[in-house]
Amino acid sequence: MSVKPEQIPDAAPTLNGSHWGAFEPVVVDGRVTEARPFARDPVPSPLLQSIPDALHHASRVAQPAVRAGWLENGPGGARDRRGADRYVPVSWERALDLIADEIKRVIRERGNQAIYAGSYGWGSAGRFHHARTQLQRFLGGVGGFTGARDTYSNAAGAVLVKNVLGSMRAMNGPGTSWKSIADHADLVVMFGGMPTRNTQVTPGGMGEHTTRGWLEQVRAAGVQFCNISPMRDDAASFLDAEWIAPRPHSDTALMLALAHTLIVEGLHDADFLARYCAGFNRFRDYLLGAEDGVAKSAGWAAGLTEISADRIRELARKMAASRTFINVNWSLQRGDHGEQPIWAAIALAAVLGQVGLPGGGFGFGYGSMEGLASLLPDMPIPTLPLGHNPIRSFIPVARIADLLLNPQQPFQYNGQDLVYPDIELVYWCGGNPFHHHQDLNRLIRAWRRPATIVVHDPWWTATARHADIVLPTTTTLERDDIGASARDRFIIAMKQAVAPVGEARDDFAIFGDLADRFGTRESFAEGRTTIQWLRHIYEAARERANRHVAEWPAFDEFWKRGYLEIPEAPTAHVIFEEFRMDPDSNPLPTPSGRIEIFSEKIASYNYADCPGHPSWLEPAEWLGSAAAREYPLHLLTTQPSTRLHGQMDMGRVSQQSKVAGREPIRMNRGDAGARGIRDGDVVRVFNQRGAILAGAMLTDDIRPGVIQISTGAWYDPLEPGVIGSLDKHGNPNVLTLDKGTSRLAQGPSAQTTLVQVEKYAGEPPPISAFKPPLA
Ligand SMILES: Nc1nc2c(c(=O)[nH]1)N[C@H]1C(S)=C(S)[C@@H](COP(=O)(O)OP(=O)(O)OC[C@H]3O[C@@H](n4cnc5c(=O)[nH]c(N)nc54)[C@H](O)[C@@H]3O)O[C@H]1N2
Ligand SMILES: Nc1nc2c(c(=O)[nH]1)N[C@H]1C(S)=C(S)[C@@H](COP(=O)(O)OP(=O)(O)OC[C@H]3O[C@@H](n4cnc5c(=O)[nH]c(N)nc54)[C@H](O)[C@@H]3O)O[C@H]1N2
Ligand SMILES: [Mo]
Repeated sequence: MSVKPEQIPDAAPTLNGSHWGAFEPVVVDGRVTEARPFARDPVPSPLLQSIPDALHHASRVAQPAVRAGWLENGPGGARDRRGADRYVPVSWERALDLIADEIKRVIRERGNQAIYAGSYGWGSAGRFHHARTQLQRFLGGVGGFTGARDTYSNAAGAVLVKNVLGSMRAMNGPGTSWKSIADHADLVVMFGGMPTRNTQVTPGGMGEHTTRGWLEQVRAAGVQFCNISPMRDDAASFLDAEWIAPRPHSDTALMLALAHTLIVEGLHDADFLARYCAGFNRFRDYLLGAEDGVAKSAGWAAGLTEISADRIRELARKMAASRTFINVNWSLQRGDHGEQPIWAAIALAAVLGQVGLPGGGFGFGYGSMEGLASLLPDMPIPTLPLGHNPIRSFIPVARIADLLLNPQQPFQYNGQDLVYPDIELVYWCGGNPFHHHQDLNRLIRAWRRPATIVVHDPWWTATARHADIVLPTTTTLERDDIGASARDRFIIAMKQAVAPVGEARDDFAIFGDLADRFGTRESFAEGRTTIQWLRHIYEAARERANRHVAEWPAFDEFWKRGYLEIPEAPTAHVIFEEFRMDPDSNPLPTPSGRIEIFSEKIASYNYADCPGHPSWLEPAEWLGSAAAREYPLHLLTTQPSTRLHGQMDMGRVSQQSKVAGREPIRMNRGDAGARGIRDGDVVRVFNQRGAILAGAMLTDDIRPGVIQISTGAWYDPLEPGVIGSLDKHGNPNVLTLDKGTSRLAQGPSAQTTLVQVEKYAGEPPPISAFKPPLA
């Protein structure tokens, strides 16, 4: 199957790319009928099967459309009908005139900071048509916009590690290589498991899936795995992992107790802690109870985690006796006080003293995404420059509803005291907040505030259906691009396969025509066409690469060959290796130059919700809280194996997975039995924030008291536009908590959600999420 680079035939396959892998589109009569996996991908994603379904689906936006209430009344018109209104198709000229006039009005009357264009979202693979970058280049050129910082993926962890390790690298990779773990580790302890479903994707466009192969190699090398997760199947069965299933959100308590055990049993590495870490003594005092009178012992944690004290002590001893690698998946930090499990894991690894040794120490997100620990060559990738935004105001990305609901109100973020600006216009391009944001009923309320909401999307997503002006954009199959990711060693020539669907246009073309209406086309497009831009960004990367890599052909040759493969890095990487070898010459970029187990800087912010060292802070909702009496099940909203977020929910892989037409929800057999729920039943899942329908799937692989639903079923309210309406389809963000993780990172707290479940009594209403809302 695999072809060596020098054997690439002249008639190279025409490729395209996605966040879940490169592929060869099969085109019949102008339609893509199949997406064949790239021949070099050892483990192609089944998600490719959904591409043709999505591309030609009836839910594509056929032409520009304006919400009737806005069109009739102008900006702000009938805003509470967002989500319920009908849409009027208009010409491109008309739509662009309306948008340009409205942007000009907002800038004139309210200033550029009244435009929110943080526009979070994954868009599509391909580095030139990166939707958000196109939007921000355009708006930067007309005076700027209020932007967003960090991600929904790992905001809490990234801000924390930037403070205590000095860079975001440990969170975003590359981390210690799988190869180093295979060759040197005895034990991998996985908080949140290592679900291979999530390693189907990485952003930008990838050539090969390596994680499964690496896991097989690590296991074949005799390494043992311990899966600490509410779900047994977060570890692939071939890992033969030990399963420890604590209550969700109790991991910090477990980590603290592991560290406590190591210290009281004298198994800690005092030399490492003294030489490489700052503030261990403060942390030790806290663990031993000198700070608050509570020792963070195994017995203490047993009550919080529901894991026996003996089992916790046993694990601590095993970790100390082994070369141990600790991985924490990003999911653990998408919860209230999500900074803590990350910081506690760093502290635990420091107590073990194996940081910077081959196969030891810690890593984050190895089971969250592809490519965090493969043998990545040090290579630049082509990217579109973002341009300059003259406006300084921003929000931590997950504070979007707070922003719209609380104009002029103060908030804190990472030591800064800031104020939410007053937003008049929201512009979204390449993301889906009605997929990704928490507490959708609150979002609907917030979404009624701005005068105008503009959305570009290829499909009638829930966000498009809550916008005032909707512009249809092309997908990767309808344009040329370059696929590349910092977590992959292939660069893909993504070639247009079919004509644009309906009247769809590229975001680049749309913003170019908008820029004409501001006289800024020159600064926006810099005089280049699409293919000239592809050449430009490729050659810029090649120039940077040629300093180390000889393999890069010139653009024309690359485009003809169809892809570029850079060889794997020759040696395994060990994060913090140089620091360990010589901490004085290679200090960490932290205030102390050391790993900050206590951070003077964070302590100086005086945030009760993020003190100066890793701490057990009770989450707003969890199985140990009083709220669990009314809502006794902890809802985990995991990433979908059947799609990417909300993308391709209409495709066959997702559709075939539905239960009674709804998103499947997995629950423990005992919990189901107690409620008279059987496999395949439609259930109503609810809490104080809302209610959804879902299809029950019973299992023994999930801990009692926990239920799991994937994100990404398209929001489908029974009564569109009505706050609190039942969602017929199973979008779990109707139920999730919208709260910052802490004042430090203000990350999303999606996993902090308790619910109750009951069998749905009525006749389940039909799904209407995929039907365009046209007049
Ligand atoms: N409850 C809960 N919620 C979560 C999470 C969770 O764990 N639990 N996870 C969070 C995480 S980690 C993330 S990253 C977010 C993901 O949230 P998003 O990234 O917002 O989700 P997507 O569905 O990928 O949205 C991308 C949108 O871009 C559109 N698009 C694709 N190509 C183009 C293009 O070329 N141009 C334009 N204009 N649009 C395009 C797609 O059709 C799609 O609607 O969700 C978050 N939400
Ligand atoms: N197929 C597919 N893959 C994806 C995505 C997708 O949409 N589809 N999205 C991608 C994106 S944007 C991101 S950011 C990553 C996210 O990657 P993650 O954040 O790691 O993914 P999740 O699926 O939310 O969670 C992984 C596992 O953590 C466990 N878990 C949850 N809460 C807790 C807890 O409190 N304690 C413990 N011990 N375990 C817990 C759950 O059992 C869950 O299966 O996934 C990426 N991968
Ligand atoms: Mo993410």
